[in-house]
Amino acid sequence: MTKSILFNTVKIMLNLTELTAQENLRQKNTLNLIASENYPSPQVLELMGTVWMNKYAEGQPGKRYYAGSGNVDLLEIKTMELALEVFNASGYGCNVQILSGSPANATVFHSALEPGDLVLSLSLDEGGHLSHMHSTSVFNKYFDFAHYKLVEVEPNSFEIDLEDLQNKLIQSKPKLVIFGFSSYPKQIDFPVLIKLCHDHGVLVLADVAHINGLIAAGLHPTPFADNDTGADFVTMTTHKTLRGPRSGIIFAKDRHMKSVNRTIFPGSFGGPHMQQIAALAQALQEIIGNQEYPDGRSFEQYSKDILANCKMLENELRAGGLEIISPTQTHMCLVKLPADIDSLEIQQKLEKCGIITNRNMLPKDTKTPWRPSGLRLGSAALTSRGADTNDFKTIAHLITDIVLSKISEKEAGAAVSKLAQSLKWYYR
Ligand code: DSN
Repeated sequence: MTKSILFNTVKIMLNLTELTAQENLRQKNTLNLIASENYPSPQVLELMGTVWMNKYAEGQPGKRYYAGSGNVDLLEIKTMELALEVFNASGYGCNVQILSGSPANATVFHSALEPGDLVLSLSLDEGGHLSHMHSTSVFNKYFDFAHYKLVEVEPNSFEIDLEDLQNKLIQSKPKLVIFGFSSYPKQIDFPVLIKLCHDHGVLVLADVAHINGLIAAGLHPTPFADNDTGADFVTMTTHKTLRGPRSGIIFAKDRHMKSVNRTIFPGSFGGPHMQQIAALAQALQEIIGNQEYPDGRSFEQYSKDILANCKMLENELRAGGLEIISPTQTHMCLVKLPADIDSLEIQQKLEKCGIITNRNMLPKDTKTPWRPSGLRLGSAALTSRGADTNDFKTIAHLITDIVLSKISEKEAGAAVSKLAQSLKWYYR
């Protein structure tokens, strides 16, 4: 659709009640395998639309610029306490005012670095994130960057190349290294990587946006430690495996917190979005168990189910004849599509059948980011809707049959619709 057609359509049909109902139905009636999306509890969603939104609260708890801040002070202090408790982050402070993941990373860069300092990260092509100093990122105006690499340890199985990392720590002399990725199905051995960087006097940022729920549940190595195996900074979004609102958190070792707080306010932000902070507090209470997600399942059990479902998805895709990249140890699996298949067309075909995915670059990909070789799939969202390993087996078979053109779109669409309607839906 061209831009002008899109804008004309919006002019004609912008009835927000109808459009919102339409989006609600789209979400309810499809199978969402986007690894970075999830379904928070209705309480989290409701708090995003409460009177907290009406309050300006520039500053820090106890030191605000506007009157009327008693309640927001209580809310923000409690949310920070909950965040530290959920991640067992002793020796760290945190800031819950940051709006999302990329601004959280920007805040760390501006807190820890001077112009011209070098940041070492994994490239977007190999699984990193745009905000990890991609060549198109505005951060490159201020800071230099270099990338460490992945190595193929077994056919189709990639890991961080420790030798390359160590060489670059010595030769490039970075000030900061980033670990934590957007498209990396294996676990990240944070303690080992962080210690290696600290042995070379280099600061570490762990961006755990994708895996923070698994870390909170104790099912993934943690970057938090009150010694030299602990990252100096930890950033995250809060809406992926953590199952909270669209928001962010920055943790930092106590000695860096003053600089982080000042970079946020007055350094680069105005008033925090208190509705996001309230919704985050609710999600964190659900993780601790003071509040319940509607299915009553503990967060730990939910996270175990995410892992079991993802493994089932991956095993069945492989059994159906699809190639898997880097066997999953998380909520995410990566499929390498057959060379003659266009990933954009497959993403669209899956969507027509009601399966929502995103195409993705793979390590050493020879195709372009617009039409890369891979498909990224995640299990967190459907696990929230109660999907179990049998459901994920069915989903894997449907995806395989759609990709390999073994089923008609009509037949696949009917099967997807039946399965989607059998799953839980907690929103009105
Ligand atoms: N866009 C998110 C993802 O899909 O991984 C990261 O920001």
